[in-house]
Parts: sequence; structure tokens; C-alpha cells
Amino acid sequence: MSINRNFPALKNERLLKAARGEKPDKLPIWIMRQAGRYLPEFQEYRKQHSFFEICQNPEYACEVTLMPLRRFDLDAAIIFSDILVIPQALGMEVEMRPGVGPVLPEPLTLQHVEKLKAEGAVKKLEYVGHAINLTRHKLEGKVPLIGFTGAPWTLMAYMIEGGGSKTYSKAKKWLYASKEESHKLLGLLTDVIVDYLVMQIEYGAQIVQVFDSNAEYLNKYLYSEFCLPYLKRISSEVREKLKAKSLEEVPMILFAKGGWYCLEEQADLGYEVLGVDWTIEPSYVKKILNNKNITIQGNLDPTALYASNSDLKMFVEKMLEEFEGQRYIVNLGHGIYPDAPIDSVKTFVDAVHNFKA
Ligand code: 1CP
Repeated sequence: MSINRNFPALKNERLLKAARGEKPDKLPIWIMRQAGRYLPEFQEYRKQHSFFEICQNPEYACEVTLMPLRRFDLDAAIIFSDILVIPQALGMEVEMRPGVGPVLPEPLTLQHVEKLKAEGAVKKLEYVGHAINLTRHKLEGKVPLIGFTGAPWTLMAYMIEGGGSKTYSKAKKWLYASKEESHKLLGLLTDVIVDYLVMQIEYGAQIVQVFDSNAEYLNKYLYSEFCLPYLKRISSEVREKLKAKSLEEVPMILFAKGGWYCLEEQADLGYEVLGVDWTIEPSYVKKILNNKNITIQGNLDPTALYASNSDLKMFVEKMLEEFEGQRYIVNLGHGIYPDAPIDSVKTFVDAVHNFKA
């Protein structure tokens, strides 16, 4: 399969404009995990195909990516995949267990770090590029396509814990007791992430998001030592490599869930957009990022979608008013839950687009 970079013209520029700090005609909205389990058509699809079969087959991944756009007036598509395809490409086994989530049956040990090889990993992930290329064409320029990756620390944490965890204490133990191995692993993941993002952009991703979902388990010391330098390397090296390949730069989003304790530092990492989770007050965000040249993305509580339609509308409008005056992309403050009512998603999207801009 080859890359077809003869892309259709983009008709909806709200997201890219907001990311670059230009004023869009209406506030852009997309929803983290919008192509997922809350959609009955996705549940049906999953009965026929395993999770990774969907990820690895460009036609299937494209179909699932387009599902939410047929239902809602969203301003972006996000390619269907998962952050754990990187550990998989590094040779670790990853299972998607229904009702449990991802499980890595043989978690990473300290001795194992030496054996991990970055070479060839991105080549193995080229199926994500093919899915992106196909989807970008199938979108016919309707909305931009978002590519994504997990951040180094978040991937490290899943690799060591072998799946989700309440405390991530095994992975955090490395940060205190095995600093050298931790930095080695984070550096290797950063190398892979940089090339993975460049590959996604080359195949057609128009903006990329780095998910640091496990930022909430760290503090300012740990985040400064084990995350900020790597996140900075990602934003600068992706741009350098794009330049070297004569590819246009794309905006980059960093979403460090629960990373309120170093919001200000995040603004200096070279990302155009910072995602903020649902625990942070818009007024706090505005105060901390005052005068920083950056777009904010977020942050409706995903469980607000269970509220009555009139309450939900009120919560959304309150949030939009509070973020007014800020460069802004509307989203939830974390991924949508599997039992989120479909009607509420429509109420959310419509409330955003009907809001006086
Ligand atoms: O629509 C979209 O957003 C695109 C698809 C997507 C994305 C962006 C999926 C599909 N996963 C992700 C990112 C992802 N995966 C993150 C970052 C966002 C976040 O914090 O929620 C994380 C932490 C994961 C890891 C993961 N994969 C979890 C969380 C586990 C835990 O306990 O921490 C789970 C449950 C998955 C499985 C998964 N990924 C995606 C879907 C649709 C599913 C459900 C599995 C299924 O259908 O069987």
C-alpha cells in the first residue's frame, strides 16, 4: 500500500484554526474516545472483529472512525487505534479483555529493558498510517483527522503494571528505585513516539494528540524529572523531522490527565494546545496560563452526560462562558464512558454550536 498525499480540501477548519490561535466561526468540538463503546454500531462491529483486528485492518479502522461523524456534528475525527499498540510493536503481548480493558500478561521487568528494541517498531505500526491515509480520503475534507499516541510515562506505566492500576505503585517504584532504567525506557519510548507521530502526519494526520493519561499519579518532582524533558523532546523532534522531510508542521495537543500540579510548565513544552481534565476550574486555567500563547481543550465532566438534557445544556453553557476570551477547543475532561446516553452527546454538541461565539 502506498501513501496518497493528494488530499481533498478541508471544508471545516474550526479545530485547526482554534489550535493555531485564529478565530473560528464557531467553537470546535470533538470528544475523547468518540469512536468507541458507547456507540451501538461499534458494539455490533466488535461482535464480529477483535479489537486489534479492527486497529490493524485499515478498512475496519476507517469505518469505526467515521461512525460518530454520521451521528453527530463533530468538528474532527480521531483515528481508531489505542495507545498500547506501541508496547505491542516493541514485542510485548497486549490483550483487550472485555469488561477489563488492556492486559499485558508478561509485564516489563528491569532485566527486560535492555532487550527492548526501538528499531523496526514504527515499521510494524505502519498499519496505523494506512488507516489514517484511507480515512483522510474517505472523510472527503469534511473535518480534520486527529492522530495520537500515548506519552512515554503513560506507556511505561502500563508496560510495568501489566494493565490499568489504582496506584501505579510498581511503575512509580522504578522512578524512585531504578532511575537509570526508567530514563532508558522513557528515552526509548520517546524515540519510537517521535517517529510514530511523524509517520502518522506523513500519512495524513492533520493534528496529533499525546495522551498522558497517567500524569495524575505523579507530582511536580516526578513529572519534572521523568515527563517534561521527554514531552519537550517529542514536540521539538517531531517538528525537526517534519522539516527534514519537507512536510508541513501540524498543531500538537498535550493532554496530561490530572497534571494540574504542573500546568504552567506544560505550557512551555512547545505544544499549541493543552488538554485539561474535568477537575480543573476554567478560572484556574485562565489564571495560570494568563499571557501564554496557547489553546485550551476540555473539560466537561464525562459523567455530566448522565444529567437531564436541560441540566446538561446549563453545564455546557456555564463552561463555555467561563472559558470565554481564551483560545479554546471544546471536549470532555476525559474519555466518554461506555454507557453515556447517545442523546446527551447530541445535546452537548448542539449546545456548543448554538453558543453565541
Ligand atoms: O475514539 C477514540 O478516541 C479513538 C480510539 C481510542 C483512543 C484515543 C481508543 C480505543 N483508545 C484510545 C486511547 C487510550 N487507550 C487511552 C488514552 C485516553 C484515556 O485516558 O482514556 C488509554 C489510557 C488507553 C488504554 C485503554 N484501552 C483503556 C484504559 C484502561 C485503564 O484501565 O487505564 C481501555 C479500556 C482500552 C480499550 C479500548 N481502547 C479503545 C476502545 C474503543 C477500547 C474498548 C475496548 C473494546 O472495544 O473492547
